[in-house]
Amino acid sequence: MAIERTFSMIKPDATKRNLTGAITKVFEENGLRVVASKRVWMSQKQAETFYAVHKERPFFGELVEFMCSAPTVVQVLEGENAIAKNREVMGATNPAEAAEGTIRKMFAESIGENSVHGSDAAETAAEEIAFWFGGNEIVG
Ligand code: DAT
Ligand code: MG
Repeated sequence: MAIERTFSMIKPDATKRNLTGAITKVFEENGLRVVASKRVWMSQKQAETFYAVHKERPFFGELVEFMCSAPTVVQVLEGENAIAKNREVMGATNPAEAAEGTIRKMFAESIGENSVHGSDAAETAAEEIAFWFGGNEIVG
């Protein structure tokens, strides 16, 4: 297995409920190391650009509005198989379908307000990390 980096966001529903530490602890307990982290209150433009892949979906407006509604914590996580590992630790998009012990099962409020984002592949991980971080902000 290779050491990888992936991009993660702790979403507004979670920052509002003061869950940044609790969620980060789950990453760390699962072998994911936080090598970059900052709190951002994203603009509508940033949210629309970041989620552009979903722009034709019926929930796009709701998604953008939610992501701009409160601060988010953007992070780079590093570890063995970090991209797949993070997706596993996050759980299914819909918390009603998420496995026991996953972040979304424990913390998410709904399919839209689901506490975390994680990159889904190596290519998107690289793009998403570069969207939010300059190289000198990542300290492994
Ligand atoms: P994931 O975040 O698990 O990668 P995704 O990429 O399919 O899921 O969707 C991105 C986000 O969009 C998701 O975290 C929450 C929102 N979303 C997805 N499907 C939705 C739906 N049916 N209704 C409302 N929001 C939805
Ligand atoms: Mg996705």
